[in-house]
Amino acid sequence: MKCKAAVAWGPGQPLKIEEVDVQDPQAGEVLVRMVATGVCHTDAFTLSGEDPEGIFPAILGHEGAGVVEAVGEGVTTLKVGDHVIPLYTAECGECKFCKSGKTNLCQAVRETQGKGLMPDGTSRFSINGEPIFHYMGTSTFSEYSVVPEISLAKIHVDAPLEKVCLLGCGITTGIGAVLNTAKVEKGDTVAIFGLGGIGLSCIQGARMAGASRIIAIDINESKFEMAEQFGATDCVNPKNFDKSIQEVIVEMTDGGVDYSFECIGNVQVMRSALECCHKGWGESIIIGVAGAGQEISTRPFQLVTGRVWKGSAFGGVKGRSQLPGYVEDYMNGKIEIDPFVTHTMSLEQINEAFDLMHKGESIRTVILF
Ligand code: NAD
Ligand code: AHE
Ligand code: ZN
Ligand code: ZN
Repeated sequence: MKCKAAVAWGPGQPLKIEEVDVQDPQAGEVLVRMVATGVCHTDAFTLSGEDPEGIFPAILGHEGAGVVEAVGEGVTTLKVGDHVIPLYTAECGECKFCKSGKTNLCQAVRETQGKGLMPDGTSRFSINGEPIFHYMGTSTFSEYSVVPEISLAKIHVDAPLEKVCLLGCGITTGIGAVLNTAKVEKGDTVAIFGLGGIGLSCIQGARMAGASRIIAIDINESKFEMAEQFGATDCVNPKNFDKSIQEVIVEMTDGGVDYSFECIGNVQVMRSALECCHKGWGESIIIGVAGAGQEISTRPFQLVTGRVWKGSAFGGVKGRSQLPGYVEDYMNGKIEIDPFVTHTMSLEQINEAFDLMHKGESIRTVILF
């Protein structure tokens, strides 16, 4: 079949709307009609050329929701008409990672996914016979996408896809990092660096956990109003101080926070986030994605004296078994999504969504197909 998709032809270039050929789903694969997709900073990161796994030409996008249009041979857990969220972290239930009980990082399709290919090593997208690469196993910036069965979460049929698409990455990542990775508890203090879709979701998670102090940090003060709405108790702009932000937070909290979250992808801020944690037990969770060649550093003494550095991917959430519950939590009013959708637009306008993100004017733009 043919459909419209936004194609990334090369690093730093605007996306181009093209008519692409989409091949039928093969064994173990599913054709999804995309209804909506968010635009996450990671899409911009890969488009910038900073992603060591970035590969072009590709169809980006990994925060989508849609409807099953067709299933390939052997697909048993999904049928035509099911509502689904594509997962960039699959859940096969059978690999060493899935069975470990220690991680959500299923590796069943990770290797081919990182090469922009389906598990059989080929692409389902092409233009004039030339292959176009998949992205993160999802390629949601396309009217239709082919996705492995194990990379699709079946969700409640009544969930509004133009909202719950954001559970495909940003909101789940932030809430999950707080509740699953850090395991913040009632009364804990937290600091959240970067108040985009991820950081605001961390704030939401911290409030759900009953954190007593939620310190929100950003250099763009226009983000503070929403941070407070989600439950931030303090908003801090590092530029307003002539000492380091870690010193500021340590002073504010009598020795540092119990947990911090880096939601930017800036390795200097990652250091600040670690060093603002309390001696003896403070834990810092890296969520932000940093470019090729970037490295983190701190004095090892920071770790010797009890601070802990961790990372979190997709909030530690196992997509097939746990994401449907997040969707239901939204439907029951336990998770907020609506305020995150600051803009909606058509696929043709997708480059405007990237511009808004770069200018710091949006939290999430949702593309409606
Ligand atoms: P965003 O662009 O919407 O938000 C980033 C925020 O950081 C902005 O508000 C910006 O003003 C702020 N910021 C930038 N530099 C800063 C600085 N020096 N100090 C303080 N604040 C600063 O991005 P997003 O979509 O929320 O994504 C955030 C990061 O998380 C990105 O790196 C993205 O790639 C990553 N991410 C990781 C995962 C994961 O599973 N680990 C999932 C989603 C996104
Ligand atoms: N490809 C990059 C790393 C990108 C990355 O860290 N991705 C996150 C999700 S970001 C979603 O917005 C992730 O889940 N990583 C785990 C994984 O398996 O990719 C690089 O540096 O090579
Ligand atoms: Zn994302
Ligand atoms: Zn697995």
